[in-house]
Amino acid sequence: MGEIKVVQSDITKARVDAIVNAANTTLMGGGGVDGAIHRATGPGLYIACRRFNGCPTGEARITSGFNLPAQYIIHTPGPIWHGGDGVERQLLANSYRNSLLLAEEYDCRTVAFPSISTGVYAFPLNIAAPIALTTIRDFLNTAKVVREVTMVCFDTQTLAAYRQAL
Ligand code: AR6
Repeated sequence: MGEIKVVQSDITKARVDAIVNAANTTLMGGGGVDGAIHRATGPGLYIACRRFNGCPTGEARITSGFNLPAQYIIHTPGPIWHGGDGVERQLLANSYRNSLLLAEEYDCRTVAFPSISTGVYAFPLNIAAPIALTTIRDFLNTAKVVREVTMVCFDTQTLAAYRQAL
């Protein structure tokens, strides 16, 4: 069945098989958690990401974890919030599902996510948290390899939103 955990921490420190990066469609780094992950790995990650030539919103790509405790880094550009009248919700669910599909393909038992799109991309936390947790739960119900998914919340407000949604 699998387990979902919600913790407050820094995802670059997570001891899991794969961490997920809330990237942008260039996959060439940025601010927020993306910047933190690129700073923690050094230039090897930038070089590895270059070969993808970007990634569409809601899709995912995988690299090595370099010197991080995680074996892999899964990169997914979440949607930018434009008011919620478009496909933002669907694209956010796609980011979680496609990241988990890659984790499964690469034999990852444990996966850690940041709160995708709720920083720079301005997706409202109270809408994003239930989408994230429902998508993860649905995936765990049929997953063969992935057993434990941790939502790594950076700040207390994010932690509170995911705890409530759980
Ligand atoms: N560990 C876990 N979560 C973190 C960390 C960390 N070390 N650092 C920040 N967060 P954001 P987005 C949280 O803005 O909204 C980048 O420039 C942060 O507090 O990182 O998907 C990319 O290149 C927030 O709760 O991602 C894109 O251009 C959450 O991670 C753009 O930002 C997501 O915030 C993507 O925006």
